[in-house]
Amino acid sequence: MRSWTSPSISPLPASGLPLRLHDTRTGRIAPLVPLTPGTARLYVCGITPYDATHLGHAATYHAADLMRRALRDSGLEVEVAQNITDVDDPLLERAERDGVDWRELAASQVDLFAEDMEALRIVAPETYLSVSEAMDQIIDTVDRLRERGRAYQVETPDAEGEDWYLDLSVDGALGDVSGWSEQQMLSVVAERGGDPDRRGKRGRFDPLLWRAERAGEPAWDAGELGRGRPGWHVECVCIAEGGLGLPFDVQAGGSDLVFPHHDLSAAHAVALGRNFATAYAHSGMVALDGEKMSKSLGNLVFVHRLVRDGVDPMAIRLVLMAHHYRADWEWSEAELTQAEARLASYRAAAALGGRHPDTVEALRAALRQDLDTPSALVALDAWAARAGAADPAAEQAAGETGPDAAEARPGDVATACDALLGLALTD
Ligand code: 5CA
Ligand code: ZN
Repeated sequence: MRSWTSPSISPLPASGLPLRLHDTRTGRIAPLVPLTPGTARLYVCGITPYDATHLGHAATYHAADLMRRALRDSGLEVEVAQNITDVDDPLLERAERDGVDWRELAASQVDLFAEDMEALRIVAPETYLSVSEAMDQIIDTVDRLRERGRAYQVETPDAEGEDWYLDLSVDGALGDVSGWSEQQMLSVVAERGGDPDRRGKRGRFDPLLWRAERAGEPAWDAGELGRGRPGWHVECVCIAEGGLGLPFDVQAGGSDLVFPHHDLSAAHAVALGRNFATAYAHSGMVALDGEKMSKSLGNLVFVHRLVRDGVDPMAIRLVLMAHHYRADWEWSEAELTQAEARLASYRAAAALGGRHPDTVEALRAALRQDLDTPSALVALDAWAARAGAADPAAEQAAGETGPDAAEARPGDVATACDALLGLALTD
């Protein structure tokens, strides 16, 4: 899939200091040491394109973007792979409800998502594939699981063929990421795409690998598997394997993906004889009116509507940054107003020259400590307040250099904001 146009990133020489990142699996913050020296590989779970980018999506992709920027500042090359879940029950149901072709619905939402990502200055992934684009590889992955004796069929009265499931009992690999009890798993699995009570399954959490063709649903020929379409988790295993290779460094997404999606993606990889991600990074849930913002509830604030109504996308970024990426929080107009005031003060400070090496170091230190953007904003607020009072000593300390070359302007705060935080303060 054509992704979107990445923003240019201001040239900021790397600090070379490692990113310390929270890993859901271990529950600890630890320095990220890539499996391949010099290159960090990150998989970001992408959208299910049936309702354009809401603030929850924006928060999650913003967090992944900060991760990329922090890894770059630690001196690493960064490779990102991201999927698009364009073949899935909720999308097909929405297309049916609205009387549109599922492909058209997906394409229109993927386009809107791209516009929103561009507006928010999120760097585009190197690999960006939808399920329908990756179908051959997905079929191959499910087939490998079948050949390895990890897949079994379940009788399917409403289809000619049978559905295929992954037998989790063979490798005993459930719960490696979440560490949850069976009770916790059971409390959410059904609302997150699972079917614990389906008759004929060997284990309640065994995930659907391949769904036999049903009347009116899209289907693909898949040899021994029969005509049908894939289950959810296998797409991310397959697109990660093709785009990054297994194992890779970090899988990222919202905390609603910890279980079952990330637990089960990892279990698929184990069933393939491979390891999956080394660490797992999860962003908190954004709420509106006391409930998680979600397409199924419909309590959404869309990025494109805010932008259409004249909100500066950089103010949206500042609202996101005001919250630590792992925290759950609630969207409010008041925070947006505060972010707009912040943006104006930062821009005014940048226009005055804005060199201040200590602030740049504070930004870096905050970012590499588990992407601590609230602390970064404290440093920027102090900088902006001082800049208003003019601080010739800081300008002096930053050294006299040529006017244009960003690299020759050590301590330039606008350059650092752009490179580290994706925050454009100057034109
Ligand atoms: N296609 C799958 C992942 S493979 C999916 O979860 N799609 S999604 O469109 O539902 O969500 C896209 C991303 O946004 C996921 O990482 C999800 O965890 C995150 N997300 C969804 N809702 C919220 C929310 N309210 N707050 C924060 N992140 C959210
Ligand atoms: Zn995923």
